Amino acid sequence: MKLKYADITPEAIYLDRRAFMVGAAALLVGGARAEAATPPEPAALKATPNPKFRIDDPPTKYESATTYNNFYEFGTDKSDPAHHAASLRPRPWSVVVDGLVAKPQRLDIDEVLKAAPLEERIYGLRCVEGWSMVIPWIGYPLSMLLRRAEPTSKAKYVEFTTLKDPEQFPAQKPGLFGLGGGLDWPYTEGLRLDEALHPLALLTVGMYGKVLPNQNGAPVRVVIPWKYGFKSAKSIVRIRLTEEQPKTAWNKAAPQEYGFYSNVNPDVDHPRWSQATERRIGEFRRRKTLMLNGYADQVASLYTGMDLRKNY
Ligand SMILES: Nc1nc2c(c(=O)[nH]1)N[C@H]1C(S)=C(S)[C@@H](COP(=O)(O)O)O[C@H]1N2
Ligand SMILES: [Mo]
Repeated sequence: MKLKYADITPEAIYLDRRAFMVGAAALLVGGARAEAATPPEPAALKATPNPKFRIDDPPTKYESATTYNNFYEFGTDKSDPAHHAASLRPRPWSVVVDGLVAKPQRLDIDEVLKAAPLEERIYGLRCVEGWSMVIPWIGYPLSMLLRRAEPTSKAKYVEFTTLKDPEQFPAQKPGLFGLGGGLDWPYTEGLRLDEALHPLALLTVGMYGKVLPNQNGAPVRVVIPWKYGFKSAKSIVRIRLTEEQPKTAWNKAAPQEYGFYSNVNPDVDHPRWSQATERRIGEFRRRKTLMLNGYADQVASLYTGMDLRKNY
């Protein structure tokens, strides 16, 4: 049985009670280990605020942004990533940029950090589940890294792959199917190349003036602020340029629910719930969701002539 996104309710878990019990036991073991090795407070990371990319709403509390997470490699509960993140080792780490490029790269994480000047950008992140946060991210345009590899004229898409290592990600352990929401590992995501080259697409290495906490996708992730949160893949080890549209983890798990584009769109409902409103973490009221999460002026032209109902 495949569990689907936002099906991860107590009812759904009871349906798969066996997987749940095995998984809970494993996570308890993992949790004990995690407590024994609480990760150090992330180190400070300097970045220049970029006033061109910020929203004026107050940032979500750091404590909420680091304890209410989606990172299914650690389990499907919002609190699982913070509880189990100590098992992820963000160093040493390297990122491969390959596929349809003239100059394939294998960059140590320190080279990734130094590849372009670090900026702070305050972005809204809208989860497909109907909540959102406002986060001061640190990074630089993804285009800077992609251009270093020199995509060839055949490259049309970009695929992101998260680390696969069951020793570091407890929900990837074989036999614990269901614990990771029924996703196939490694988690993959993708963008069209023009989306990936858009100045808003951020290669992200920090937040709130610090290095990325493990539960937020250390040591390097992307943040694509006009798309639902699941497009913003965490803990990336490979960025591959392709001619064909890459397969993505959520699209494989539930294709009729999670398309390739996944642009924030209050007018296109998820098959099982409305996308018209959202709740900011830390607030009680629901806000109206903005087209393309408020970035329509900047990115709507990427979708000229496309039917956004078909290309959900
Ligand atoms: N590898 C990986 N990346 C992931 C996810 C995941 O489960 N695995 N969850 C996604 C979802 S659904 C969201 S909403 C955001 C959450 O990012 P945050 O925890 O830093 O707020 O990460 C995205 N990136
Ligand atoms: Mo999400």
